[in-house]
Amino acid sequence: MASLQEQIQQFEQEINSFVPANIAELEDYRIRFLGAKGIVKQLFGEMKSVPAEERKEAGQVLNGFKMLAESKYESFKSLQETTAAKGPAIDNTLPGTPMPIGTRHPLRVVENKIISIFERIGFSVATGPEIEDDWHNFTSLNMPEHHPARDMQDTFYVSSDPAWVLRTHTSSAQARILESQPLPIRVICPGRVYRNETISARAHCFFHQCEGLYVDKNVSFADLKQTLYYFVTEMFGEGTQVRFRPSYFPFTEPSAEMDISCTVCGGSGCNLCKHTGWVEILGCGMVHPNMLRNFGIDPEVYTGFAFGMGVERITQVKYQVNDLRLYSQNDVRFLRQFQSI
Ligand code: 2NM
Repeated sequence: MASLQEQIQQFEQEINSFVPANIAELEDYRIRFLGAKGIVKQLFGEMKSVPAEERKEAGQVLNGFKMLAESKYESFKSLQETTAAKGPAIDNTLPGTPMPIGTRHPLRVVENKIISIFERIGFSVATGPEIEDDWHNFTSLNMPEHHPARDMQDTFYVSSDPAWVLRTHTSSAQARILESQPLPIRVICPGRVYRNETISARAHCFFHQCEGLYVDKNVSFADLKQTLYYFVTEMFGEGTQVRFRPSYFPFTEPSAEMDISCTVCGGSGCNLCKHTGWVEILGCGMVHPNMLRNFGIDPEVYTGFAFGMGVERITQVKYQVNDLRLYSQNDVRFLRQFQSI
């Protein structure tokens, strides 16, 4: 029979390489080594036959063996307990839960398109504050106090002091460009504007504009027409027709409104064009000499054109959105119909 030492050595090897595949194997291990009739007990029983002079050393070796057998068991037992507390193991091969991807807001899709079209022909993009002072929103734009044009827009005042308003158009941002940038200036200003209107399918108390401004020597009405014609072709497609009708805006003279041939019926008559074959999409004109003078620009030397369009209007014409309220209700059934990121 193998000596106590030899037996211990063999069992130590077995314990060192032991890795249970499951709880049952760990329990088998416990019974085999640490049970009431297990190996540890059995070896302690064999101590009787060890010669008295070797017994002390053999006892120390045997105690070491017992600790090894126990610590192996404890470490796997606690591993099993923490794993059980965490719940079932994660199966990394299962497909993940799909995350719905958002869509761009239609107004942003159209605003981005407007910007990229004008950037291609040398316009830069600028923004300004939504809370404005009277000078930038009205007076500098050839709308002095008591000017009737101020009544055209129902202005929101931010306090009892009428000097501060929510901007009624993004021209206020262009006023800031005119007072801070050297000529020539060629800029578009997209952004949100506010007017005190009762909310309906056709009106809202806030909406979005993109206004353009070009001031240089020798800028003509022909330049204005060709620029806007280019815009229409890029936005609504080759073959879209344009026409200009005389109009009035305080900051331009002469002023015009531009119509395009109906994108829905092509001219034969439908709801969008109210059976006229034409839809109005923007206002424009040559910058008023008074306005240039307000910014220290000599109208005998410099001329300019300007235009302003409603982003909601362009979106309505392009995508047949028939109710302005849809843009701010955030109904995903509406929003999902537009371009994803
Ligand atoms: C419009 C119509 C006509 C306009 C004027 C200016 C500027 F820069 F001169 F102040 N910006 N936009 C303008 C001109 C806007 O919107 C219907």
